[in-house]
Amino acid sequence: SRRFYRSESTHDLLSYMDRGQAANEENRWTFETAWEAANKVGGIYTVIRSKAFVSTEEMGDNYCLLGPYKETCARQEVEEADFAPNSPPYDCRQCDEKPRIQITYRHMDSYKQELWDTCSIGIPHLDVEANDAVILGFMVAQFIIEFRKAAENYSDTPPRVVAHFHEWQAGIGLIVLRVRHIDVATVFTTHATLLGRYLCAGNTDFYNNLDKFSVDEEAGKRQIYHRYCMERAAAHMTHTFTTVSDITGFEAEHLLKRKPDFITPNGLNVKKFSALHEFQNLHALAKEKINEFARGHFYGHFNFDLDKTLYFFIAGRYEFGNKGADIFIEALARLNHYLKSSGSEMTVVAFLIFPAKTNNFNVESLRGHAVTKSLRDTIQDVQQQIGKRMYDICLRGHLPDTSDLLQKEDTVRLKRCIYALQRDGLPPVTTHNVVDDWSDPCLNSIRRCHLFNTVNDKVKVIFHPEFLTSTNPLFGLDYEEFVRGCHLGVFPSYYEPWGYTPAECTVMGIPSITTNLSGFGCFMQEHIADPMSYGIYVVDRRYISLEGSVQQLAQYMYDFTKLSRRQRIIQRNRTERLSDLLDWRNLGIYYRQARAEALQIVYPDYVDHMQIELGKRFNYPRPISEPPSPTHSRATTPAASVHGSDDEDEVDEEKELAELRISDH
Ligand code: U2F
Ligand code: UDP
Ligand code: G6P
Repeated sequence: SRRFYRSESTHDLLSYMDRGQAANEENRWTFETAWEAANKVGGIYTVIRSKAFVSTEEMGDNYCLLGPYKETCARQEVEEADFAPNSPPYDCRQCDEKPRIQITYRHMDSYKQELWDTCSIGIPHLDVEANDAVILGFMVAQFIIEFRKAAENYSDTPPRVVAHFHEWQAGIGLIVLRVRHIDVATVFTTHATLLGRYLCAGNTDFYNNLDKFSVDEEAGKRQIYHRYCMERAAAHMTHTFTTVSDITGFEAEHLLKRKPDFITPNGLNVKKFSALHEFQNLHALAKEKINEFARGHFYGHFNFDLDKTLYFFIAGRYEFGNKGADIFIEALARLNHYLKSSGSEMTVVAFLIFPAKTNNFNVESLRGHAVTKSLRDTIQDVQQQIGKRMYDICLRGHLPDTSDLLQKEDTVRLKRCIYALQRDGLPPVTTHNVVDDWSDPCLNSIRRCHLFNTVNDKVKVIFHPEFLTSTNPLFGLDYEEFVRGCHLGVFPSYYEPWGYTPAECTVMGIPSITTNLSGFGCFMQEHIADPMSYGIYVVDRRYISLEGSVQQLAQYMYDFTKLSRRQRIIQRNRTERLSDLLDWRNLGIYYRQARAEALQIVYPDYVDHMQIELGKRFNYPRPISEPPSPTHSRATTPAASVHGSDDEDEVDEEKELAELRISDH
């Protein structure tokens, strides 16, 4: 942290010289600390990175991210830069009292002692992650303390510093600032609770017992008591406490014993294309690449029509039950049955993308793509030869005869290719050699449900136990492109504080299935009266039985297969129109509110001028009273989108809904 980094995306923004002017004049600073700042681990990285845009738009140079320094991540993510002239750290370097942060593992014992003496948190030696959290926490705290001192000389206005921390890994920083009584306002955000994650992964009836868990005991049993204490202490010592969704707020209330002051939903940096339906074209292009994959994967058993094939997928961290992969596979088996018994002409190819341990791609998958490629190349070659022959014959003034065009040697070559396309076994259910094949939960479920990709199966499954990258030899698609090419994302999670995957689908105009136990699902239900008509299907995993949820999921998927192409296109358009709801430009306000509240607690005289302005213009704060459509909810959102309104894009809601209801199958 002795260096000062500026992320690439924020860098461009600094050209907006007026940005952050208010913060600068008020000598107001925000430091946001997370283990995942410029360090891709999981979802929090996405939160921080995507939010950087609105944060710097608001705070300019007065916004600063702090995180662990990881050489490789830093090289990819940040651009080293000097401090802006006249900023407090710069001034600091001119004077004798340089902010010197010299913390090493040598100090570990004294830090741990301080934590023990001030808040009775005892951290064992062997927990490396907790040790890292201690080091990061003390470094950040020391940096903020030094910075605050320097900022006092920066202007006549006393400094107003907000120190914002995410998750338990950053929580120590907050604890240190509070026990040392540093004059800063603190915010703490959790994206899940430690105990919640552990309890859910262990097949517990979590939501019905939330108020009954003996938290200390449960944490102790799982050997995370000290981590739990760090999380709980930060949640209690902070001025304002936030979680990413109501459902996680509810969890925090029971497991951390503090109700969040604000819900700070996760947003995305929404890209809008200048051409109105560009995302539809992108869908068609990406789908063609997935089609090519399907041709290769199902060679020899390729008896289905790609024009009547739908691509479904599930993706994310490999937490089988938490992510709902268990009920997805079960529901796919039922969908298979429905499609067969109803004589549907549709085929569903379902992808499961979860990183698991593998020994690379398997031979069958690679072979499939090799033989289809060889057929494609041969045909291209034959085509060229035919063209040449045709040209020569025509030049001589004759009309070519088919027998002159396709010659014997061509037929032999084609025959050889067709021969290579025959296979003994079935198309594999996985693209890789899975290390723990015999105990892998996805593979075991697929076996139990008999989803073996036979020619009679209407539902085919493909388990891709690795995240997608554009260098992937089978798809040649990165994750985003893959999502665009699919028809439906299926995320029937049981434990999902937010869930970026369905949100990402939404902004790309791809319908998805979510649940009323996921932060995203609840958020959509709260803001849209009829999410389903917008291509957001919410499976009930809260108030009905497991069997009920499986049935509902299977039914949603089956209903989706009955939509016509036109209906799918309309639905994609409607889904995409929800993007503004998930844009940081609209959701960033909650973080702002949480910071303002923390400032007001510490400095009762603090007035947030921008909020007053926003309130005047946008009818803020907003009590969301079930707006009938996102068009309405947009109007109540506090900040207008910069992407322009959809007014030019006249939409006849009634007509669309009517069309969605008619099933012309
Ligand atoms: C919450 O998600 P997190 O990302 O914080 O969940 P963690 O369990 O802390 O992160 C584990 C990450 O490890 C990664 C993967 C996970 O996100 O990217 N990973 C991997 O790279 N390779 C593997 O083989 C296995 C895992 C929360 F749960 C979400 O609902 C929220 O959307 C998110 C943001 O608020 O926070
Ligand atoms: N993801 C990815 N590559 C893949 C599949 C998923 O980068 O092949 C990303 C996806 O875009 C999303 C994240 O993994 O941003 C999963 O986030 P989510 O909030 O759904 O769950 P988390 O892992 O944070 O619990
Ligand atoms: C987009 C394209 C259309 C294409 C359609 C396919 O809308 O613009 O040209 O026909 O996608 O939709 P489908 O749901 O069948 O993949």
